[in-house]
Formats: sequence, C-alpha cells, structure tokens
Amino acid sequence: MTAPLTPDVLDVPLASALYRTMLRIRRVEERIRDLYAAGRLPGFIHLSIGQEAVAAGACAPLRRDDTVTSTHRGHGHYLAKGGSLRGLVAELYGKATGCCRGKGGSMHIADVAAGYLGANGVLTAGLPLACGAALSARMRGTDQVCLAFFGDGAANRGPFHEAVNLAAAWALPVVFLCENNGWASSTAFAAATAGGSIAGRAAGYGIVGLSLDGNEALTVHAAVAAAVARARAGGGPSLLEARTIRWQGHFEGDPQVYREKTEVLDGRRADPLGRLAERLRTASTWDERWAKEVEETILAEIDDAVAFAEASPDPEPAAAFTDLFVRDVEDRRRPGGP
Ligand SMILES: Cc1ncc(C[n+]2csc(CCOP(=O)(O)OP(=O)(O)O)c2C)c(N)n1
Repeated sequence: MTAPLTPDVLDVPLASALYRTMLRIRRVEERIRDLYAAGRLPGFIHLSIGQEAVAAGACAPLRRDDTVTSTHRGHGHYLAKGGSLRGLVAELYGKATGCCRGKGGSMHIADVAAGYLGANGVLTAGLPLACGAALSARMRGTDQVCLAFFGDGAANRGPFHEAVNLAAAWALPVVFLCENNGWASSTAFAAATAGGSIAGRAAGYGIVGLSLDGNEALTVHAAVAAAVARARAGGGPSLLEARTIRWQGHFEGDPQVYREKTEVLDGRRADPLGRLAERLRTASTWDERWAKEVEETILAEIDDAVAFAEASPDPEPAAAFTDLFVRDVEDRRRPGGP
C-alpha cells in the first residue's frame, strides 16, 4: 500500500517543470500571505506553503480538458492545473477581473476553461462533484478524468464514503487524492481518524489505494499518472494519500497553539522544493543561471498580477444578481449575449 514510486532515473525535463510549478506556487502564496497581512485582501486565506509537491505532481499528468475539484486550500491546485495567475490574484482582491468576477474569493476559485471545477468552502463537497464530472465524461463519450483533491479531515465526512463507493461501483474515471497534512484545522490526524491511513480505506471499496510521500513531487507524479492512465482506460477510480506538512496555520492569522513549533521545522527539513533541487543537483543537472531566471520570471509575473488586480475595478453592485442560475451563464456564452 505504501508506494515505492520515486523513479530511480531522473527525468530531468519533468523534474525541472515540476520545480518551476512548485516554486511559482510558493512565491505566489508568499506574496498572498504578505498582502493579506497588510490588510489588502478581504476574506479568509488558507495557504498550502510546504505542500506544493502534491499540487504540481498531481496536475502535471492531467490534460487541459481533464478536470479537478479542490478544497478551501486550492490556490496551488489552480495554478498547477494551468489557471490564470492574474485571474487568481484579482479574485483574491474581489475585483471584477477575477476568475469568478470577484464573487468567489479564495475559497471559491473556479475556472471551467482551465478544467478547474472549483475550490470549495464546504468540506468534502468536491468529491461528489468529481463523480458527476466523471459520469458526464462517460456519458459524453470522452476519456476525460477528474481528479479530486481533499484533506484528511474531509475524508472523515460522509460524502467521502458516498463518492468513493459510487465511483467504485460505477468504475468512474476519478482519482481521489487526499492531501494529508496531519491536521484538520486544530484536530490532529490521529485523534480523529481510525485505521491510521486514508489510502487503507480503498480496500473496503475494492479499488487501488496508495499512501505516498507527498513531499516528493516525482512520487506524486508517478502515482497520479498511473491512476489517471487506469481511469482513462476504464479501470475505475483510485484512492491516493499524499502525506505532507503544512507550514502555515490552518488559516492566515491562526495562532497555532495546538501544535509544536518543531513540526514546522521538520516540515522545512522535508521541503519539497529543496528536495527536488537536490535531486537535480545530484544528477549534475542543476543550473544556477536557469534557477535564477525561473525565479525572476516568476517574481515579475507576480508583480504584474498584483498590479493588474490593484488597477482593476470592483464588481458593479448589479453583478450580485448575475451568475445565480445556469441560464445566466448560457446567455453569456451565446453570441451577442450580455
Ligand atoms: C461541512 C463542513 N464542516 C466543517 C467545516 C469547517 N472546516 C473548514 S476547514 C476544516 C478542516 C479541514 O481539514 P482537512 O480536510 O484535513 O484540510 P486541510 O485544512 O488540512 O487542508 C473544517 C473542519 C467546513 N468548511 N465544512
């Protein structure tokens, strides 16, 4: 059940691409953290700093027309799925140019064009949606796969079992990916979770279950690539569990009185970015100039997204009454629509 999946031979282009995606997520979220602390962003913010290997490794094997459902901690998932950085940042600012026209905010980022069916403030709500997306793909005769991200806390709610059961019974093309960061808000994994593993529950549904080192991007990539291939070929769902560590509080501003400071220090030692850089270095393929260029490009892109968001207009008050029903969305898609 524990996956021996880290490939021995390094695929340098893949490792480099994953590194770039992870660094981009890290730098974007650091900026979001600072903007939030400065009072520039409204609402609640949940960051995934330290967990970037899961987002990057899981989304890389997906096609653009594959779909993803996400959680309240979904900025990294959105960026890894190919979402718009400008759209994300403007959405966090609540601006009309945001990917949800400023009406979603951090916990409700959605972008159908990018195959990102939505972050979700309702814990576990993405799992039944993933079954719907997968069933829709089958009924439309496509080979699209849906990947559902969720946390270990979410796995203890009823919809997790309903969704995994249905997907298994109907052999739906879903990859269930639990991002187990050891905590559900302030509740420790062990305190609320029977059986010691989320992946172990797969046996009860007769599907493949794998527990992975979620700080190893290449391991996550290999496991998800295999699960996606299986789902695409009609082999049904898989239940993967990527064990990782969240470096920040549950939400920005969380005083984290429930955990030892040493845990975050351990997390920093297991830094998925550092590990991947080390892997490239050991293979003698690390290029300082390349790394610097990647960093600079990312920082410039973030500056651009922040400037774009700050210069963008707020939504018109009347916009509160649009996008409420699917009809609105269809009207807009029609040529000459509003
Ligand atoms: C149905 C529901 N119940 C409770 C909450 C409150 N809540 C928000 S996040 C969270 C814990 C989530 O833990 P986990 O699923 O492990 O994800 P993580 O925050 O660790 O990424 C809870 C209980 C909620 N949003 N929705």
